Amino acid sequence: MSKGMTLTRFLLEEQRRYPNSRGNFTALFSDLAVAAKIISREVDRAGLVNILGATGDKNVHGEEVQKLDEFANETIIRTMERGGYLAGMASEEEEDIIRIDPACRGDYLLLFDPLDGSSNIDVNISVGTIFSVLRLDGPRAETAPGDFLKCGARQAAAGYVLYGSSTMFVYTTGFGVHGFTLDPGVGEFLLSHENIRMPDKGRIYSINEGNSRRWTEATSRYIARLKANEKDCSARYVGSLVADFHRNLLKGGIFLYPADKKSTNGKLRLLYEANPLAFVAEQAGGRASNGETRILDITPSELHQRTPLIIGSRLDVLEAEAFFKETAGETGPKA
Ligand code: AHM
Ligand code: MG
Repeated sequence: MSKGMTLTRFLLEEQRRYPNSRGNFTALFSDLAVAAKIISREVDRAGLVNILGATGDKNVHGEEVQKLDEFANETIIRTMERGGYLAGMASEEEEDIIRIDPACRGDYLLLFDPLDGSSNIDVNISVGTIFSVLRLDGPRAETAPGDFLKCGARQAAAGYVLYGSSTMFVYTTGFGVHGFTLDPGVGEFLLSHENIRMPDKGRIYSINEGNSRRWTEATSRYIARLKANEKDCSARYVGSLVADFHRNLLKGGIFLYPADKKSTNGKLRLLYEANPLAFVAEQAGGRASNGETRILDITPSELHQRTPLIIGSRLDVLEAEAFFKETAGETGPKA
């Protein structure tokens, strides 16, 4: 399709593939794009209005809630809850699921991390929103937390918004990955990256090296091996998953947030972070794993479940998986 086409037009063209479509999916995405624009505006002027810093509250994970986290969370809920296409929402910032007024009920479930990379908010470094869309299994009057516990392979759509030097909306519905850049002058997301393909191999690795004293033997050996490799790897770590992932999506590379001696399941959340990015990665030809299992094959047991994450270029992730499996045989614990 033609470069510069608006996201809404692109969605309407895609909708034509489904003659019986009632347009709910298109409406859901259009509203999500509106929420993204509102968050983007607030991120852009964060230093000028009283929205930097912490609220003083802790979230469900015991982490400090930033004012922008709260703003992004409320913006998404407010923009989406009355659209008529959702049966429920789950947010990384909320302990319980978000229920929908019966008068506005639809049959999709939205899961999201409203503002990922919160530690970067105050210092003007890229942050992002990550989202995942599931379809309810069948009609029901009430939505329960168990409805959200589906393996990632069953996502109907997923993507992210990157609030970087420009704001980008990147998504997949299982037919490739498409990227749209916000033109602030017209206030629209315009098609800039159609059918993104992730290079099969890259030279970049992204991991928080500050955690190295806690790494398992397998992780330490794997990173040492990358550094010793004559292909001259470069380390790049923003500390905002969306930004680190997006760079590797376009340039190739591998991102790791492994299990370590302190947190045996790593840090990142399966439903709000790993699953949506794994769906995008696979649709672009990449791969995502927890070191033992493909991320999209994990059946979640809890809404806020964490998982080790290895994601990026297909051959790099395959090589890492093989290395971790082989080393686990010698040293014990997983990635
Ligand atoms: P958040 O959802 O609370 O922002 O945490 C997730 C972020 C990711 O964006 C990033 O990859 C990771 O945490 C960075 O963690 P660390 O600072 O431990 O390296
Ligand atoms: Mg996050």
